Amino acid sequence: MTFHLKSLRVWQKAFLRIVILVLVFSMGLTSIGLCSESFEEFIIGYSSEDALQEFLEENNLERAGGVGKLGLVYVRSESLSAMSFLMDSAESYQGVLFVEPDYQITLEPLSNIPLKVVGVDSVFPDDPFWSDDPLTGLGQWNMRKIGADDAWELVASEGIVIVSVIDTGVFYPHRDLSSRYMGGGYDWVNGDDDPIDDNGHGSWVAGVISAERGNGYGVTGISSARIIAEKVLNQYGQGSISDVVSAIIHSADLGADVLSLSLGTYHHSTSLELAVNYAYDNGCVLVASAGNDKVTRSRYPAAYSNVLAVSATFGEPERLSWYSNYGPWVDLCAPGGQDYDGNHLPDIGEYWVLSCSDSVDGYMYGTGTSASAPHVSGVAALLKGVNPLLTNEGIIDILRESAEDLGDPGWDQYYGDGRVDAFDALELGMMRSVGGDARLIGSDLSSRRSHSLLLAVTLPMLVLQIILYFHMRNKMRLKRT
Ligand SMILES: [Ca+2]
Ligand SMILES: [Ca+2]
Ligand SMILES: [Ca+2]
Ligand SMILES: [Ca+2]
Repeated sequence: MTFHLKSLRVWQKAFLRIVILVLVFSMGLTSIGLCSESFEEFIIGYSSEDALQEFLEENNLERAGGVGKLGLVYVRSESLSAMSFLMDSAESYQGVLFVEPDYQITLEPLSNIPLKVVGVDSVFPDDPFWSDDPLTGLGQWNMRKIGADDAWELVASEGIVIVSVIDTGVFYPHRDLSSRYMGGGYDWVNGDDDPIDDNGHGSWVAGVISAERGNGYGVTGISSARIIAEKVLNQYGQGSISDVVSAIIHSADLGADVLSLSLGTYHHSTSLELAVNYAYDNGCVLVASAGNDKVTRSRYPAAYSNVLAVSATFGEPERLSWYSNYGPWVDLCAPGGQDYDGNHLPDIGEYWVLSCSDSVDGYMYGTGTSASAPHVSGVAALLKGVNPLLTNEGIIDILRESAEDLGDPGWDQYYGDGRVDAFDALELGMMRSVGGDARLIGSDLSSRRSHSLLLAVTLPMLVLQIILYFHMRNKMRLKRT
């Protein structure tokens, strides 16, 4: 609280100087009647190069890229082509499997407010915005909510984990991101190898996952993961399915452990699903936002079975954010925040997510499922860092099992299996790292530390399990006194 009072005057002065941008990306739900619509860009799935070539020539389609190993080619039509005509035409070619429009894909919009760092404090974890911030006073409530600080106490060291942020790029000179960033990503929008962020959204997502912790500056992210940036959305937050497909394949081939996608479309795309399945089969954990339109309609890639779909929560008691999509396809939820009075400005007591933006010392408040997805990505990265032997399947199991159940008991369409919980996930991940299994039983839901552990273990591992168990209990007891 002292930080808040101290910094308020500085902030007020700064406030006058800072231009406040309220970027509300309006995102209409476009109608789908695809067979009657005309497009210029398509994705074609094929099994025979000869048949494909013949089909392209017959229909005056020009190659504009593709992913050979998935049998996908991106094409442009010289004029608007009717979808129904091309689909009918494809049926007469045996080696042409499908034709689909290269739909637009967009980021999940967020209302955002830029903020410059206004002071340095030195409380754990030594990032000034951890406990407080000039506008809402809540600091990084989202990190505290998922038990990130408790989780870090369990982590002696993290192995190298790579998270691919598939978004508007990452502003890698940022003071809280530069030490986390690694090259290798690509700018699919401009066709070069410099995926720097010119929107802010991707940097904000990256900050939630792994902004530098304990550097006495700005915010902290959940993990220490290395970030690669795949820029698929332009400065307005728009991109195409084909670029997202390319980015997913590229990330998987680079060996990324986690792919974080705060973007989506309501159009199903066979190509996008093929790409997602390829990455999953190559060991990636894929996480995507559920979308911000308060609808139950499936949003992709979140709704594909190999992608974790994440809805958004806020507040005390914790509940679904008003904008969050939900439905039978939701897997987990995580903090996304809420603008109580709907004025698109962070006010005292409102739950906004503060993270990095696209200048060296810039920060940004936002709310949306764009925030909730990277919370899950960050915890997945933390798990992988602590136990590098975990498979993507193992990580997903742990995230689901350790999630804090909200709403109706068990899985429900608003919260999925529950809100991701960094501490419980890590505890479970460490148990599994010594070869056993553990079930968490909430004996008193109001206190996360009152979990009792029921160990189901093989006999030779029992001693190790017990040592680890008491070690953790003692750590927690010390912390609470
Ligand atoms: Ca920091
Ligand atoms: Ca899914
Ligand atoms: Ca407000
Ligand atoms: Ca529930």
